[in-house]
Amino acid sequence: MKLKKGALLNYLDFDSVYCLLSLRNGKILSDYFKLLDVHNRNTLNDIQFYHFMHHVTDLKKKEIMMTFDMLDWNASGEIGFEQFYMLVCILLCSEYHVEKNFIFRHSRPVFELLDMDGGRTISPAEFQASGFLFNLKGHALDKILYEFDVSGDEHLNYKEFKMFTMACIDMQEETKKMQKLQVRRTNTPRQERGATNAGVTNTPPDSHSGCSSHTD
Ligand SMILES: [Ca+2]
Ligand SMILES: [Ca+2]
Repeated sequence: MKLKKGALLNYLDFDSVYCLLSLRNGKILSDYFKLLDVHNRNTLNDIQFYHFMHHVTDLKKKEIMMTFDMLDWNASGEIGFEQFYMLVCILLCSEYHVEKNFIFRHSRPVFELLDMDGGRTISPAEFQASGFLFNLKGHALDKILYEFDVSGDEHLNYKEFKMFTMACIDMQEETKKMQKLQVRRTNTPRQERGATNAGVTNTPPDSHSGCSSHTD
């Protein structure tokens, strides 16, 4: 999921540690919500929601409507500012690549969001259907379920989900380290890199012949 360039949300000041907006930006978002709420009901219906999401994200219609249903947990056909605020924070997390930090900081609301049938557990189907919101896909989702489903019922209850959220912080740190390394590599002149790796790159191919993993 990505934000489209030029949308107002790109200009909001987002705290990527706590994954929240400042008070001032919260007020700007509240005024923006009032502009979208053309019927003056303090809510957005599914059509208004679809057009907003289509305008600011690259999500497909099916994903947009799925997101609406997740936010409209009591099936009233509308979402209020509280849900809208949470959605915007999720969108900004995706933009700042801190989705896992968001899951950790706001584990209870995220759990309730993903538990679409309100059964107090997250089923594999619920996880697969909603993973796109946090850029979690296929194999990664299976792995999470396999690792954190301690009770073995193939569902994540809140305690199991909480363990996953704590592991999320480690994953986020790992991603940051990888990104820094990538940036450093990109900024290091090629010659300099060649010099540091001279011992490896200049080794004649014959010297690797003793490595069994390549010869077997
Ligand atoms: Ca459920
Ligand atoms: Ca379980």
